[in-house]
This record gives sequence, structure tokens and C-alpha cells, in this order.
Amino acid sequence: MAKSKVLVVGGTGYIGRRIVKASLEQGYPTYVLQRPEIGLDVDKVQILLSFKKQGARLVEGSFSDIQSLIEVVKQVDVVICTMSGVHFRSHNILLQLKLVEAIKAAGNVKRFLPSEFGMDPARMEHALEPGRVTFDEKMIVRRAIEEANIPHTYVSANCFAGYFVGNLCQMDRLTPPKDKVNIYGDGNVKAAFMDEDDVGTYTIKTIDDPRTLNKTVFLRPPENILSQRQLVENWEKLSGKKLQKVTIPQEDFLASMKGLDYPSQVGVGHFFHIFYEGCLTNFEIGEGAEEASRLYPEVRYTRMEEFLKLYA
Ligand code: NDP
Ligand code: GFR
Repeated sequence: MAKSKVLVVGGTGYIGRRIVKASLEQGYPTYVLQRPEIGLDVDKVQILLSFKKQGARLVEGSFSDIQSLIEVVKQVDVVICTMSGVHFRSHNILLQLKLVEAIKAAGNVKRFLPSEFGMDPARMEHALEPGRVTFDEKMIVRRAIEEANIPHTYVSANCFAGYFVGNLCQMDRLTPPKDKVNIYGDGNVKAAFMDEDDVGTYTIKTIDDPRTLNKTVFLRPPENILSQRQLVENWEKLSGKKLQKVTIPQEDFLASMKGLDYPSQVGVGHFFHIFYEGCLTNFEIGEGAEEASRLYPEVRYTRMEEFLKLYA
């Protein structure tokens, strides 16, 4: 059977570019949305041209012109959207409602993967303000997809290593601290971490798989379920240097939200749920959901000791 034609919307983005790469690597006819609004963003243009060089087809469409989105969607079988959702970058999750409208009007799409790739928003009804906005908006998009009966897969990717591992789970930095490391509570709450290239690989594995139709797929491979203390120990072994551990009690961490700007408040909320509450690992993956490393045991996913070597 011919491989599905895949459209990536948001393909020049942080996770989007990994998904385009994985789609090409796995031999899918790959289309990438080229938005006229990118204008003089030379980095985006160069990324798009690099995709074209690797065999992707660039297709013009704009979120300001629904007809253009419909024409683009009509050319493919699968649509993956990686719309921005990190507040200090940009956050346009609800723009996807236009894409849902276009998919509904086109009527040909076999699978739609909306921009999720983080905590499962269906499990975050209790989330703190203002960070809950991320999950509330993703649920609005899910409801629109399901009301339109669009076949879908939701990918819950846990923590991107680039945002959570290189910095040993510290906020406001992306590289390891030099002397002291903030430990959230006792530091033993389990989270789950993913190399972004593996997020791309697993995402593309799901698109033609009947087992993932209308399901949530969690990326939670067993060896990447780790506590913050385990990450710090891995780093200390790698760097040969002990870090001074500074314990941050839960109430102090939450109190730190006061006076921060909005994007930082969002981040504190997300970090709280992950590292104090354990929201990524405090449940079994059951009915109506799958775990990617069980579905695709052939994928040799990157372990976090390996990932950390990059920073040594
Ligand atoms: P980016 O900030 O990289 O943005 C992705 C793309 O969104 C852009 O490349 C752009 O597409 C598109 N976009 C942004 N603004 C607009 C607009 N106004 N109109 C049309 N398109 C727009 O996104 P991320 O990769 O950081 O986030 C993607 C998803 O991953 C989100 O759902 C986020 O919540 C999640 N995430 C999860 C993390 C985790 O640790 N689990 C970490 C970070 C993000 P184009 O390429 O066309 O310009
Ligand atoms: C893990 O799941 C998610 C992570 C998610 O479902 C949605 C968004 C994210 C964000 C995190 C919290 O907002 O992606 C990365 C991270 C963004 C962030 C990192 C925010 C504030 C910070 O200080 C920060 O330091 C690394």
C-alpha cells in the first residue's frame, strides 16, 4: 500500500523540524506548509529550503486564508500540526481551530495529529493558573476535532530533553548549572524525558498504525522514567564534579510565582505539576491509550545519560 502523504504544519518549529526529518527518514512523501507571513525570517526560509533539498514538497498556505489551507490539506492523507505552545516563545494553540475547519471542509484526511507533545491535557483539569491555559486550549482543539469526527492521534511526549535535561530541570536556563542545583522537594519524584529526535521518530511511527487511531500515545519508555536526583547523579558522574544541592520546598516554589511575568508563571505551574506532583508518571497507561516504546520496540530511543554527554 502506498505510503500516506504527510503534511507538517509548523515544520520550521522546534519540534516541527524533527517531525519533518522523521517523516523524510521513514520514507513518507512529505509536505511542509510554507506560510507567506514568514516574510524576511531568513532562518525559516533556509530551513524550508533544506527540507526541499531532502525531498520535501513546500506547499503555500496561510492561516489568514482558509481556502488556501483547504487546498493544501486536499493534497495529503495525514496532517501533523506542531503549532507553538511555549509562552516565552509564542503560543498560538487556538489557531489550530482554523486548520480543523480546513480539514473538515476538505474531507479527505485519514489522520490528524494536533499540537500536543507535552503533558496530556485531559489529565490536567486541576492545573494551576495561569499555566492551565496550555491544557485548556489543547482541550478546546481536541473537542473541535472530535465534534468534526476527524480521525486523530494525540501524542503526549512528556519532557523534551532540550528543555528539561540539559539544565538538570532548572528553570530559566538550558545548560547545566556550574556549582549548585535547585532540587524540587526531595528530588525523587519520577518524570519522563524524551530526546526530541525520538519524539519525531515515534510520532511518524503512529500515523498509519491502526492501533493508534483515535488514541493518545504516551512517549514514556521505561529507561527514561527518571527523577531529578537521578539526572543530577548522571551529570555528576559525567562531569566528575559534585553539585551543591539546594532543596526548594513546594510552598517556596509556588510562592516564587508572585511577581514573575506571565510566561514565567506559566512555567512555574508546569514545573510544579511535573516535579512536585509527578503528573507524568502518577498513572497507569490503560484503555484508550498506548505507550510508544511498547508499540515500536525496534526504536532504539536515546537514554538520558547519552543525551547529557552533549553538555559535558
Ligand atoms: P515553536 O515555538 O517552535 O513554534 C512552532 C510553529 O508554530 C512555528 O514554527 C510556526 O510555524 C507556528 N506558528 C507560530 N506562530 C504562528 C502564527 N501566528 N501563525 C501560524 N503558525 C504559527 O513550537 P514548539 O515546537 O516549541 O511547540 C510545539 C508543541 O510542543 C506545543 O504544543 C508545545 O506545547 C509543545 N512543547 C512541549 C515541550 C515538552 O517539553 N514536552 C517543550 C516545548 C513545546 P512555521 O514553521 O510555519 O513558521
Ligand atoms: C512537559 O509538558 C509541557 C512542557 C507541556 O505540556 C507544555 C509546555 C511545556 C513547556 C515547559 C513549561 O512551560 O515546554 C518547555 C517548558 C518551558 C519552560 C522552560 C518554561 C519556563 C522555563 O523557565 C523553562 O526553563 C527551562
